Amino acid sequence: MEPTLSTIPARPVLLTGASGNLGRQITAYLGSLGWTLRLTDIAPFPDAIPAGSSFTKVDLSNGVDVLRIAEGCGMILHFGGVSVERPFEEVLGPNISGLYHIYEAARREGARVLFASSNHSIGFHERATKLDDDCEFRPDGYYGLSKAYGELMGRMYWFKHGVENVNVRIGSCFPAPTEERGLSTWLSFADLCRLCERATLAPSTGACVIWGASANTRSFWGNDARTAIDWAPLDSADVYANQVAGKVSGNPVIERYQGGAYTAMEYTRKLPPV
Ligand code: 15L
Repeated sequence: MEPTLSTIPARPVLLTGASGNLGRQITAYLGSLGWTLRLTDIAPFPDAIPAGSSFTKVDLSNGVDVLRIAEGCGMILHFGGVSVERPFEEVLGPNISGLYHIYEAARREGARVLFASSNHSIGFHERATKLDDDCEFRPDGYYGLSKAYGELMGRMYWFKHGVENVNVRIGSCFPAPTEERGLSTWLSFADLCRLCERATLAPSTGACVIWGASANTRSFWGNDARTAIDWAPLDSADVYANQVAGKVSGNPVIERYQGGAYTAMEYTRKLPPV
C-alpha cells in the first residue's frame, strides 16, 4: 500500500486491539510510515513488530494498565474490545468499562481518540434510507449499543474536557464484500488505514463522526466529517458487484435493515409493515 503522507506524529500512537484483523492491517501500514506505535491487545501480536514500535499485553478492564500504556501518547486508535454481537455481560467489561479507561487515559495525556464504532450503532435504519452522521442511534444489539455509548462518551469528553475524538462507524471491513449488502457497507483495509492516518494528522477534529465505508455507489450513508480531516476513500465495492450478485439471506429482517444479520439475532418483534 502506498503511503499518502510522510508526516510522523510528534508523540507515540497507542493502538488497542492490535492483534485483531483490523489492528494488524493498521500496524503494518502505520509501521511502514515509520510511526512509533504502542501496540496492545489481550491476545499475542502474531506478526513482526515494526521497528521502533512495541507490544504490551493489556486487558482494557484494568484501568491502571491502560493509563500506564497510554503515558506520553498523543493519539489512541481504539480498536480493542468485543467486535461482534455477544451477550450483555460479555460486552460490559471491554466495551463499557474499557472505553471509560481509554477516555480517562486520553484526558490525562491530552490525546485524541479514534473510536472504532460500527454500523451496528444505527443498524435498525432501513436500507432504503440514506443516513447522515447526525441520524438517530438505532443499535441492533448489545454490541451496537456499546458502540452508540462509546460515541456518546466521546461527546461527553469533548464538551466537558476538550478530548478530541473521531468516531468511525465501520461498515464491513474485510478483504472483499461477501454478500450483496457489502456493496453498500464495504470498507477496504487500505481506506481504513488511510483514515487512521488522516484522523491522527488532522490539525483538529473536535468530536466527529465518519462513515467507515469505501466509495461505494450503493452506500447507505451520506454526510459526515471526512472533509474536515481531509480523508476520502479511494476504493469501491462496485468492482465486486458481479461477484456477490444474488448473495442475499432470504430473511426479511436481515434484508430490510442496514445492520443485516445482527438485526435478526434474537429478533422477537412482529416485522412492522413497510
Ligand atoms: C461489525 O461491526 C463487525 O465487527 C464485523 O464483524 C461485521 O459484522 C460488520 O460489522 C458488518 O456489519 O458487516
